[in-house]
Amino acid sequence: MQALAQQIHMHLTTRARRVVVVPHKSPDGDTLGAATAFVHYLRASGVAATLWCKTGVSNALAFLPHADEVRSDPALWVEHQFDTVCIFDSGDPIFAGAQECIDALAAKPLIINFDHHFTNTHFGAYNFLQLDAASTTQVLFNYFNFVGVDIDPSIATSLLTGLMTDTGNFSNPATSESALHVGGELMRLGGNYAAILNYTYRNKSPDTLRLWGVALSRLTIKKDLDLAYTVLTRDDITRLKVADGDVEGVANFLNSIGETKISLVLKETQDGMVKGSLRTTHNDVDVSAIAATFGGGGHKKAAGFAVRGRLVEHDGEWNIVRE
Ligand SMILES: [Mn+2]
Repeated sequence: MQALAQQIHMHLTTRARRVVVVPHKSPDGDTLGAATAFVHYLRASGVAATLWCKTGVSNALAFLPHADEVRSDPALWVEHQFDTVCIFDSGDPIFAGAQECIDALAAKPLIINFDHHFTNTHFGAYNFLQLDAASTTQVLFNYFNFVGVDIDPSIATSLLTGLMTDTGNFSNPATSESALHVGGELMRLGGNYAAILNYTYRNKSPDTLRLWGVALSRLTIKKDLDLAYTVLTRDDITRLKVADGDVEGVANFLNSIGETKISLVLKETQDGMVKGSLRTTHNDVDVSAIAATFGGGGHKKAAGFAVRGRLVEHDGEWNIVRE
């Protein structure tokens, strides 16, 4: 890994001319934490870079250093003709939301891929992957150590954000000994744990909690499937005026049920899909395999899928009606 890290650092600091740093669309704390830390590192190394994301940054993550620099205009790609594309926390460039922009470039760029998803397709010229890492920011922490980068408080806060959000503040099964160790290191280096917790976790609006109330009121236990599930319709989400991202917390919260091993939240999205978020805390369950049967993917303990359709209630049971 050290040799690979040095090759990437060498490329970025000597050969790259026009660099774009890409967190995946609908960015979460991990992908945006990684991307903002990387931009900070590039600047410190004298490398100019554009921070681009297909979709905007949520209020919960606006506190991150460099988050205000995120641009979303696809025309930037044509304008700048990037020769180096750095992608974070994405199994493939389509998930990242960057495939069309890459295809629109006149010359094929060099892609650098930092990730921890075991579904990663190794799509980069350089693939810096650590599948046992709790977060992509933990992968990046190792990268920075390999290339001897000074982790200042700004980078530490970005990296710690990804570690905290991907581990549910060090509570979900991704919380390994090394995740806790790196978390401690990042606090020592100036990572602002309290600010991260306040912005990313203690930030629920009353309407978000009301939405949780709706979700909890529909909680259904399927003993035969060892499953607890609930649904949120488009109507719930628009009536309570919450952002799609605010719904994610429900899946993690449901995961605290002791009676069943698997939790599932089904949600209707704006574009006519039903999105499923699967969670488990049990080692003998692989929810990514369940997600895969619906064309999705993710991790063993947290996975998701999306199918075209809508949610319909019949005799107190909710079903996905495919369209
Ligand atoms: Mn991640």
